Amino acid sequence: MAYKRHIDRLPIIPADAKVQNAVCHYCIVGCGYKAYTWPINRQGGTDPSQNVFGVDLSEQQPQDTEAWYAPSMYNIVKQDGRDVQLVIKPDVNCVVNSGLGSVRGARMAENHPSTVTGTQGHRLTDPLTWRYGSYQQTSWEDAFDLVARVTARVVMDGSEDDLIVSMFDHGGSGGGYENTWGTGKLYFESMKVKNVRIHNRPAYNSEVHATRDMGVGELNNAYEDAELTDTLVAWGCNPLECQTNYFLNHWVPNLQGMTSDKKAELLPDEPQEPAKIIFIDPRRNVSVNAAEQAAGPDNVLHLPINSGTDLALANAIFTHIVEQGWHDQDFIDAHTLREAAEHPAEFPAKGASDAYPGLLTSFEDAVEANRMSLEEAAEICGVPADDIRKAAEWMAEPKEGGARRRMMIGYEKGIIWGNDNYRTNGAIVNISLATRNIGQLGGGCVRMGGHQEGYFRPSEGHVGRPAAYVDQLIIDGKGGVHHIWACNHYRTTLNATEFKRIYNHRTNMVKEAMDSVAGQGRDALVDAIVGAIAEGGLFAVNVDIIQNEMGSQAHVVLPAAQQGEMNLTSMNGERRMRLAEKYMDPPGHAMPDCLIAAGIARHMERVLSETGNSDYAANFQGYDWKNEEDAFRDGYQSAHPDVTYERLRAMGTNGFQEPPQGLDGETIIGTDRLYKDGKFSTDDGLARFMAGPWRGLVTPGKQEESESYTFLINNGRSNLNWQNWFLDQENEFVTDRWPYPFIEMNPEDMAENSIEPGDLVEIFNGNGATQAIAYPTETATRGETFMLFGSPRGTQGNIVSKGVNELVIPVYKQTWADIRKIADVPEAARHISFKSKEFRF
Ligand SMILES: Nc1nc2c(c(=O)[nH]1)N[C@H]1C(S)=C(S)[C@@H](COP(=O)(O)OP(=O)(O)OC[C@H]3O[C@@H](n4cnc5c(=O)[nH]c(N)nc54)[C@H](O)[C@@H]3O)O[C@H]1N2
Ligand SMILES: Nc1nc2c(c(=O)[nH]1)N[C@H]1C(S)=C(S)[C@@H](COP(=O)(O)OP(=O)(O)OC[C@H]3O[C@@H](n4cnc5c(=O)[nH]c(N)nc54)[C@H](O)[C@@H]3O)O[C@H]1N2
Ligand code: SF4
Ligand SMILES: [Mo]
Repeated sequence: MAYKRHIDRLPIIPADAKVQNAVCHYCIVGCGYKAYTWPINRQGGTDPSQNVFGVDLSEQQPQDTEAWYAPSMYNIVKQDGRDVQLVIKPDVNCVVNSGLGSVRGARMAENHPSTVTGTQGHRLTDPLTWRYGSYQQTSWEDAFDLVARVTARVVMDGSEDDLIVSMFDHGGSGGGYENTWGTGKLYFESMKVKNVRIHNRPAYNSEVHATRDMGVGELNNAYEDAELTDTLVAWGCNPLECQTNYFLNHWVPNLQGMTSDKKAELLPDEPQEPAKIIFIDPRRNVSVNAAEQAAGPDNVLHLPINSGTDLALANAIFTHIVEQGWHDQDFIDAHTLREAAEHPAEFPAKGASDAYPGLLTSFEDAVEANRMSLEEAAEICGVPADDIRKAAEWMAEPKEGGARRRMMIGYEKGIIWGNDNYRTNGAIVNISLATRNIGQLGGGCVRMGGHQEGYFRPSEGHVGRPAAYVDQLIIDGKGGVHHIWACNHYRTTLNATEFKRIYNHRTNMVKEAMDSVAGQGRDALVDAIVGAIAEGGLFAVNVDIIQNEMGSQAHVVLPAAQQGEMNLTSMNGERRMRLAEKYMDPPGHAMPDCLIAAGIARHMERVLSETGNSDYAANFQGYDWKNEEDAFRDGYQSAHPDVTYERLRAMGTNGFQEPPQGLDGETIIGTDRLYKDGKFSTDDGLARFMAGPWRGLVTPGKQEESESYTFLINNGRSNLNWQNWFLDQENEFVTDRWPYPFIEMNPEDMAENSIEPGDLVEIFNGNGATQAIAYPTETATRGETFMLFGSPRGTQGNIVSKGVNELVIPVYKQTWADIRKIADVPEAARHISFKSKEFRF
């Protein structure tokens, strides 16, 4: 099926189209786009005066012309209640993407709801409540009233610990400074909710405690550093598919030698060559292939390590670098802690404590504790010692003439959701710190990132460290009310089989109680709900843009607006903050999340006052926001008064890099890189090294699991799919390519199990079962597979064990299971190509 083959022509954007700033809602990269809207009954013409590009469109345009757009970038949407034509196309003047789109971002327009073109018809338009045994539309007032009455009752009868919250903490799709403030103010200021989790992990914690504890914030460089560096390191990440335009617009040009002018200008005294690149990933992901194409295979080193052995590898590289004397002693002396930390008796076997599973200490201490030879690491990691040595050389061996090698490490979910997160993260930062690669041009030791960021909330200090393991609380029958914001644990949490089983049971108890008092009025309804909660039931409120599986178990469903349907600020992976403007109406009665939070707060105040709890009711004041800008002023802007919507709007898709440093006229001055002055984010400004030796697979149960099952079920993302497919599932382009999640398997493993390409297989272990279609992959290591996570038709999380590390970080990537064929290629997958995903050159 060819995508949109019915589209023959699209309207020309007229010269007077309204132009607004847009930022891609999807990944961390935050590519700049422009949104063009104009009335439904008009279009531009070919004459330069008639189109927004100002060019003669009757002539053939050059190959790299900007004067075009793809069908996926077009839609007909509502703006101020009227139908308008909408084009969202990449902005050539945005320094992030320089006009590049991606197979995700370039679908933003068609991924908005349209009653004219029929796209995204599943978007929620009205609040829903469980009524007459099914979901029925209701008013905001009615929905808020029920939420507030039940929540207030449960919290007053028990405590705030009986309210469990799952909420986004990011920017872009779900989140943003406005919305994290709205929800943060509600749960962390008006209340002190501590049984709270984030959308992607079962606790309210950091993904990267270690680097922060060491004084090195995880987004510390600028995208430009990837253009200036000598060596790029992709550690547990797949940048072509997951941080696409960061890779294509900033890494690839350096690999191709196309940034030599910039290097010569900014680093004139150093010999320059095109960058080399190292990938550390158990599988050969397609980024390796893309890098080989750009840099030539000799300049690409892939270390296909055993799953979960990154700590051994990092410690061996660190040891080798120090043994060779390639570290920077002057920098270490001046900018890092010089006295060894006090050693707890049990160190190094344990850490300082569960909250600090590695020791924050001096360079010498770390060298001593982490010492690991290349040969030992080779044995543990399953890669040749010579390749580890080569990696260390590429990372730190001085260049000709003795110039320091500039090296940038980008890491992401391969280590974050991997074995021994804390120590591994610390061990990687050790390498960058020792070689003075933080705060320097061409340096950085950074998260590649997931979503954009947009975190501005009151202190979460009351949550504690380690934070509560919220999924386990729910499974254990704790909590009475669950508020959910932009999450779908049914598709993306760990131990999902068990979680869903218990969640269905507990929420069904409340549904049955509600059904039993139909027609008896609000008081009877609230009493019935509270009665069911007392018996172990759970009352759920789901705030989302669609009716997802969590919503299908909830009792109240509240429709949110997404980016583009509201004004929203967030920052990208180099801390670049922009205002993505509202260019269309949200569907129906949907509202921005921050205003939904405000509505809940206002009704909490009313209900609490009515029930004689005026002291507590007073906590819920200060939510009289009329729009999202009011929430922004109340939150982010109160701390950074220079940062206003007006200034951000004027600064377009380039915005500024956080933190703001003041104003130059109306321009906000930003910060290109952190730690340029060598002052780190610790009380004394000195960075810490991490002493944390290798200690095997530490997550409870994982070692046994690896010994009990045949296949590693490595898992993660594909270029095409965004997250849990919440929009993709209604997008023909995506469902056509991936009607089911794929599982990449070695062809010999497939043959041994009588599995043909495209066959539906079941993947099962003691935690549960899931399914996928088999995708033969020559480069897959025998016994190792890679499954697309988060699909509606096969949740990888079903087979992930409940084991977490000391800081309650899930270990999705380390899963072992058996595989059996269920059925021949399903009809929906019959047309799929199973060619290699690699580009052959
Ligand atoms: N196309 C697309 N892009 C996205 C997203 C998306 O859904 N789709 N989601 C965004 C989000 S929220 C996130 S968090 C990021 C994630 O971005 P990434 O972390 O880059 O993506 P993943 O596919 O989750 O995992 C990356 C790699 O980790 C490897 N890996 C698995 N186990 C190990 C291990 O033990 N050690 C090492 N070194 N590597 C291992 C996997 O083989 C995989 O290639 O992507 C963001 N960008
Ligand atoms: N097995 C396995 N599991 C994983 C991972 C993995 O690598 N492997 N990765 C983890 C990671 S890093 C992530 S980020 C998660 C991703 O998975 P999820 O946490 O499930 O996140 P999303 O897919 O981003 O979307 C969650 C919900 O937000 C809704 N939504 C979108 N925009 C808005 C909005 O503006 N407002 C509101 N209220 N709702 C909105 C969507 O409809 C969707 O239902 O999965 C995690 N789970
Ligand atoms: S790379 Fe990320 S931010 Fe850029 S267009 Fe693609 S999904 Fe959007
Ligand atoms: Mo993520």
